[in-house]
Amino acid sequence: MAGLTISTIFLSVNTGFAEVPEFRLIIKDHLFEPTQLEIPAGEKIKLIVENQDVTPEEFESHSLNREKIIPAKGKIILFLGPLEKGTYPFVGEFHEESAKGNIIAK
Ligand SMILES: [Cu+2]
Repeated sequence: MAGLTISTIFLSVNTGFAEVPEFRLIIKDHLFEPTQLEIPAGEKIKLIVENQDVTPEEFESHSLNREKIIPAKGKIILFLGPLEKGTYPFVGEFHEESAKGNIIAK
């Protein structure tokens, strides 16, 4: 009974996620690529942040209310939005002087 319930939940979660547009940020040499990431306003999106460096990084954005560590050579998935039109700055908190960018919802 418990197994049936769990697989039903996974199924509905997968179906929902499949319709969300995906965007990707790469961290390399303590820089984000791209530094300006445009996404559609008013839509939920999936953001994959991939860290190609050999040191961990923390994706942090006060305006997006997100803070998440990305292991060295690892990646995280964040679901954002729906966002109003605007510019949402983010930084890599462990290398804040170099690792910064904006998500631009338009
Ligand atoms: Cu932090």
